[in-house]
Amino acid sequence: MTVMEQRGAYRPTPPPAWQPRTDPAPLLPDAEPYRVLGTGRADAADPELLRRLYAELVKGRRYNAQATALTKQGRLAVYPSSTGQEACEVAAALVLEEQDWLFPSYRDTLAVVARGVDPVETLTLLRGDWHTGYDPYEHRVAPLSTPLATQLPHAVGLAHAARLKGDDVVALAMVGDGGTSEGDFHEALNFAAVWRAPVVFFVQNNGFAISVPLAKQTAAPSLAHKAVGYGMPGRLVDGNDAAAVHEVLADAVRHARAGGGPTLVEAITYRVEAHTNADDATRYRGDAEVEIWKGHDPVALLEQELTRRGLLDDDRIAAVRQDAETMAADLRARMNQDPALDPMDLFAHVYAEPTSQLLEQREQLRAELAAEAEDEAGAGSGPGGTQR
Ligand SMILES: Cc1ncc(C[n+]2csc(CCOP(=O)(O)OP(=O)(O)O)c2C)c(N)n1
Repeated sequence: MTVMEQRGAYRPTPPPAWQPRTDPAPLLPDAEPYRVLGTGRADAADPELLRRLYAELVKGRRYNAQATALTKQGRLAVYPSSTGQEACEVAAALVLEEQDWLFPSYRDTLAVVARGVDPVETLTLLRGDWHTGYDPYEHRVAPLSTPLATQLPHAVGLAHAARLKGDDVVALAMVGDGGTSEGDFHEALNFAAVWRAPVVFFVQNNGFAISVPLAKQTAAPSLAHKAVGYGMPGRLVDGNDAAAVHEVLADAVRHARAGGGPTLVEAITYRVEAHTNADDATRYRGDAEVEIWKGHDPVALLEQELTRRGLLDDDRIAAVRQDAETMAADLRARMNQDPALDPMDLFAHVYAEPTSQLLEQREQLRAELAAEAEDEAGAGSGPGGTQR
């Protein structure tokens, strides 16, 4: 039989009608970001929660201003401000239970502080001092992650392990719009969905990855749509509406805790300041755009709502602002003290068992420090001492 004859004889059985494994429709984000403030939903929002959110937003904004000032005074090496994004920061911290874990990026200092970490310890890394500066286990807050998206697989691993052990733990992992282009983002979401890990992926889409606008970052309809490809729900929320962000994240946390698996939440927000104090944002965006976003300010939006409902008056606003000033004064005073640092600490806690390279480098530094100390002792012993 020739090849052609063989082919002619081949009669494949028709495949069964194809069915998607998961119905994609319920996973799709809404067309519009979810909003509460300024809509009919606002009346149903819990007054105590709104007041708490407001106090934290005001404190957060003051913290950003103070930390930025500290960079100008040489007390802080770098500060990525989250001014304009305070609603996302604060809501992310407030939706978690004590036993849950927060996995922040470098921009998420406000979330870390709102979770209860000491404001000065939160800045240790950005000051260029010790490793993380706080004990991650004390408040269940992972280190502020500078390598983009690496915190996401960590969050999935922790959440999955907790579930295997039967612990009631949800991990909330924060990432920027730029971070969603990283391989770690893909790997984390894929594993989380396959394992139904109790994780909430929280993307703050603040418009830019340093100078790269979202349009050059992705061609997806929205970042929330990416969820569908992994088989998890995607939610879109107005990131400057603290009540809406809190509600959407709280839903996602509840869903994860109940065994429903991960959710991807995209908050539409805006980075009002430059990427960090080392960046000049005027090189890639215009003032007009910034002004439009300042008109949709998270603090003002919540203040308007609280005032409308009679939940806020001038005395209360003054008290909240005074608390924020007290926090800033304490931060200033403590950041102006020179910490006593031991350079040898650089090598501590890198690995449980230090590698041979690390041991070698440690000895090299020890020898350099000893030589320097000897030099200084010599210089201080009057004429004949080493001149430095
Ligand atoms: C793996 C990795 N690649 C590159 C960088 C350099 N980098 C630091 S911040 C940044 C932009 C991140 O933008 P986005 O994820 O949108 O977060 P945002 O800074 O806006 O909060 C880049 C590329 C990095 N830190 N880590």
